[in-house]
Amino acid sequence: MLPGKLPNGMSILGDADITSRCRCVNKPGSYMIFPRANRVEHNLPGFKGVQAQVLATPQHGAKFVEHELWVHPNGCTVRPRDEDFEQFFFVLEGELQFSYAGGSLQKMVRGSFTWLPPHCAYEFVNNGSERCRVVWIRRRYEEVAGIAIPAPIFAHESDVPGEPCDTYWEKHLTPYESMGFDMGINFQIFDAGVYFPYVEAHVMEHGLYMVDGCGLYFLNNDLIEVQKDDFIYMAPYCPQFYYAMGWEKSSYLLYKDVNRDYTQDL
Ligand code: UGY
Ligand code: MN
Repeated sequence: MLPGKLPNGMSILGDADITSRCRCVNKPGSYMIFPRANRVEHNLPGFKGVQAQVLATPQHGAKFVEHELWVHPNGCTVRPRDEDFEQFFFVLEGELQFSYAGGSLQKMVRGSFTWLPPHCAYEFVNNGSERCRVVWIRRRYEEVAGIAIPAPIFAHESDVPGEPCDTYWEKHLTPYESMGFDMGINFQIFDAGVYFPYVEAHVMEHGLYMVDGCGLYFLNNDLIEVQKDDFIYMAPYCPQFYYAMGWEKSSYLLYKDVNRDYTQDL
């Protein structure tokens, strides 16, 4: 049975009917491939008309929390949210009216993003007629004496110049050349056929959201096909290598912890 309507009026959403088509892989301590077809939504307190897919959590070792939010038409935060965490939002589709303390109400569209320091209260609403999908990443900010906590950022991915990084293009959506940032967010763009110059292995963990295209990911000696809308969690030290495939550019949004020395848990 292919995705679509069933005779009883119910529907098959993805590749649910033949388990051998399942691409979800969970290797705790190493990596998880979390395709869209396998994700489950639930509701969170503090929102109305918003569903959440939980992507990365401390439940499998992550030191950050990442969600995909589905903000339905008229969906919103029920009141300004003031949290202990630094936060990053990136719009995948649809539109959102977003405001934060010290900033005016602004429209976010596909590719818009915002980074907020801890305790920068914010609220949003979807005034459009289509669902808005948003990647939402939070972590506890690690303050360092003498280094100022950065001010909020509100911009569009296309405002940020891409820098060549070995074989591909990298945009730093958080300018983590500045030591004030411990949340590195890269937007990485690959021409079809491009691949990394070496297998990376590093202490930084990753939350990777495939924004466009497809490729092969080498993760801890496994070679796995990945495509638009897949999420990948990579644990510290997981060997990683990407081959961009297909006919078009591929791109992904990548979280990494940066600029701190891992002494916080000693
Ligand atoms: O910056 C990075 O760690 C990046 N090159 N890793 C990755 O894309 N898997
Ligand atoms: Mn990496």
